Amino acid sequence: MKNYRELANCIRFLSIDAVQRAKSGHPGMPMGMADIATVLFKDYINFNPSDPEWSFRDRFVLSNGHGSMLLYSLLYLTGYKKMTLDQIKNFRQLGSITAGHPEYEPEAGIEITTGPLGQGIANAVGMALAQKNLAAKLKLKFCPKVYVFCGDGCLQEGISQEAISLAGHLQLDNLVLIYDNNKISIDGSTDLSFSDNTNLRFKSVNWDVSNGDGHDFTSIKKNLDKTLKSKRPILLNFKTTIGFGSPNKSSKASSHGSPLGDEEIAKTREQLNWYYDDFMIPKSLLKDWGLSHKRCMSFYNLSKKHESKIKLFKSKNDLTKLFSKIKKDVIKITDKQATRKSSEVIIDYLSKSESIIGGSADLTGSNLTKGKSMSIIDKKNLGGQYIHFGVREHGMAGIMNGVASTNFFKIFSGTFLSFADYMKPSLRLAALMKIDPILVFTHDSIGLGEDGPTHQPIEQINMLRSIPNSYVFRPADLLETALCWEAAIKIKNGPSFLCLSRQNLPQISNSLVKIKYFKGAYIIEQNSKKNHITIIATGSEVSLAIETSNILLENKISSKIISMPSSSLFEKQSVSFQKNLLNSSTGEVFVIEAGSTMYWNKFTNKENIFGIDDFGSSAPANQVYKKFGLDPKIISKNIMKGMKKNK
Ligand SMILES: Cc1ncc(C[n+]2csc(CCOP(=O)(O)OP(=O)(O)O)c2C)c(N)n1
Ligand SMILES: [Mg+2]
Repeated sequence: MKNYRELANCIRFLSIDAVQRAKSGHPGMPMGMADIATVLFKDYINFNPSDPEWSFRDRFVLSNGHGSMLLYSLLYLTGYKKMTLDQIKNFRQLGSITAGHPEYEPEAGIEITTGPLGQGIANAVGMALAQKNLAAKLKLKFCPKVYVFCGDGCLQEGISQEAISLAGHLQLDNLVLIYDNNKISIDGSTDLSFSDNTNLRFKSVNWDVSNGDGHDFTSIKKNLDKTLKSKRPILLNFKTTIGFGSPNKSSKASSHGSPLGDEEIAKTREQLNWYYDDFMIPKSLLKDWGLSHKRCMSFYNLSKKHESKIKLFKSKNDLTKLFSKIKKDVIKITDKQATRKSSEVIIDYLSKSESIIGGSADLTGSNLTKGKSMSIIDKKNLGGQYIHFGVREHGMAGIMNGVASTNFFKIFSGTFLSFADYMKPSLRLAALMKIDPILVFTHDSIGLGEDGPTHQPIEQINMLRSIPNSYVFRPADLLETALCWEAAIKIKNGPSFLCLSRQNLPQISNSLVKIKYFKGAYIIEQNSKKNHITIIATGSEVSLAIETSNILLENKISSKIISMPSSSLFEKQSVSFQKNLLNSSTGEVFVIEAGSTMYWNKFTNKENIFGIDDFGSSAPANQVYKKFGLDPKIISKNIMKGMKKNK
């Protein structure tokens, strides 16, 4: 047996020392998982620190992200250039890449942002799926693996069930979940709240399961060997000791989330025979760690030859090139159409490119997310293009983040806008990581009608708008939908949310076909050069705003109507552009959007906003619109009343 324990102690003491120096952090998990991590990196995982973003690397995901020092120690020891000893010493400090929880930085070996428990498991399912999909599309004879560490907390989170259930269904045999079964979480023993039979749980969703002792190197190796032959996703359930090596804090929640303290650290050094200074790794051990990737080099060199295939695949399937034809074609369609249907028209064009993957959480026929030529991804066809995610919205969003993190494909999904709430934690992480999934959210307002207030989104659009670094779209018709899709496809640095109507809408934006730069908002109609007022509207309310303006004109009030299919893009324009677009002779700005009003307060006074700050109603759509005063007659009356008052 190699000197695994000594190598593992390097991880333990770097973690202990960094947490102590930062005066905060989680030493218990790295101490407990160091032995398994050592064997995994010494003997199994395929990686190359001098080419961290090599497409065919195995990926390592630390779903229990609070144990971030385990990852940083591994990356430093194995020789990732960006992960220096100074970074380790600056753990949790401003400007370091060694944040409290791992933050996506593939160049440094940090494959994904984790910390919100459970997410990493879903991300890993997405990565494993993306690797399988790519391998099939490039007709490769090999497929990289994804190794995930998770703790009790990750398995208690609901998202883990959604993700493992789909992974089992798809039989992703390149996915290895390594469970830190230490029976401790923050409140104490997991007996307080957790009596699952975890093995049975995984078996019931078609996983292989194997048990081991996380501190016995023979057992660790035996288990990791099984991952090489497994024909399904596999759970390695390792009994471990949190805070391993600490005489007074091991097996206790007290080692979870605070520094061990000088006295206990001294005792731990003694117990583990570690007589080196803080942050000091003996040369021989550092050298040993630094050679770990050598065993991967023949596979690296072999697989590297296929890297050009990815480049070729991407350029052959460039989605952005499709839009000039799309725009020319769709301008000819003049019939009324729901924007979800318009989106389907665009998806049909896009799906001819193999570099887009889509899906829906069991609402394919409602979201209209499946392009005609898309083949279904299942265990016999992992190279397909369309994923039936099942009713698993949160899992879907987490899985999409995993796919998007690989940069192999553009991924989009579908569900109802009201269920965006089910996905919020993953949407936030996509924005934080600046990765680019596209979320199609149909049934975007009370306009969905009879399904009633449970399904009628009110505050969701503004919830999405409030996520920093994300892009919200709400087009008014087919051409705007094409422009929004085009923008979403081009965006590489954040998630895009396409909010689309269930109900039919007229085609009103014909003039847009010639525009070169889509700035998120534009004048869709104006009665005269000198307009008295400006009306901003989005999506289904743009045609309502036009009807309103016609009534106002009969009453000698001329207006300029701004369609704002993307408030996010509009807000990125210069202040002068924004001001010019919105100005009017009276300076009055009105807004119509069938959703909560809070976002619009920055554009105008509360009484000038026609929206909904209450839950909707179950009734035919036109009646619900009337009930909330979203009717051209009512709005025009209110505008005129307000203007008189302000005179
Ligand atoms: C979604 C979410 N909820 C709560 C937390 C706070 N939290 C961090 S670690 C932890 C306990 C996790 O226990 P376990 O996974 O067993 O970790 P261990 O103590 O064994 O390292 C909790 C509740 C979190 N990070 N994410
Ligand atoms: Mg635990």
